[in-house]
Amino acid sequence: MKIEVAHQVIEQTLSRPRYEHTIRVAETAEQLAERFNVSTKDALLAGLLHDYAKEYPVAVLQTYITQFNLPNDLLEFHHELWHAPVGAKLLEQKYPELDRAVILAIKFHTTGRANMTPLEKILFVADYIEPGRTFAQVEEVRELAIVNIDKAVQRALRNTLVFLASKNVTIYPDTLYAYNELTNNKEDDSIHGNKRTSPSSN
Ligand code: DGI
Ligand code: FE
Ligand code: FE
Repeated sequence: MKIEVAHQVIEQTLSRPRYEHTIRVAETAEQLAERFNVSTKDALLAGLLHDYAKEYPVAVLQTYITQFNLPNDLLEFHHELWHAPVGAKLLEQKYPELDRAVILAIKFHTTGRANMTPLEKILFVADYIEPGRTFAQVEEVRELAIVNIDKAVQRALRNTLVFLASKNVTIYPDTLYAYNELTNNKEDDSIHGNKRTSPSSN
């Protein structure tokens, strides 16, 4: 798909504020793609199209999850998660010429997953750090994204997990798997240290 076509698709599908968010995500994803040697065209397409189904009514998204045979457990988690896999499936059907890599980046842009591809990581981080995001924790992720995309993904995931837990809401397993994979604390004794003094290990 040509960039201009993707542009038209979202201009006709999304509200003005959501359209403007996707433009900012596309531009951020393009910069990250240049930095980390990923196709800038794929990054632009993924950025433009990632929130394609964001404004669908919850009931419609729910119907699509069942109809497309998407994982049923999605329905047990927050409906904010649904627009990503549903959008990916709708785009795949409507525009078969879209690269699989772009579809997968869109599919996992909200939850993340273990073993994310470089394009998936770029879209995940771009959505988190686009210039319109102003919450306090975004700056540290922007700084990490200058040098290390894995560390940027890990910090964004960590922030999201802490945020969700603070609201006492459930966390989708793929988000936990992504966090665990990118969090290397096997060498870190700081949280395991007291095991040595526990009675059971004596
Ligand atoms: O679509 P956007 O608003 O641009 O960004 P997004 O697709 O990342 O938004 C999804 C929201 O869903 C995000 O602010 C946090 C919320 N959420 C609810 N449950 C989960 C979750 N996010 C993750 N990663 N994992 C969850 O289990
Ligand atoms: Fe989204
Ligand atoms: Fe988004």
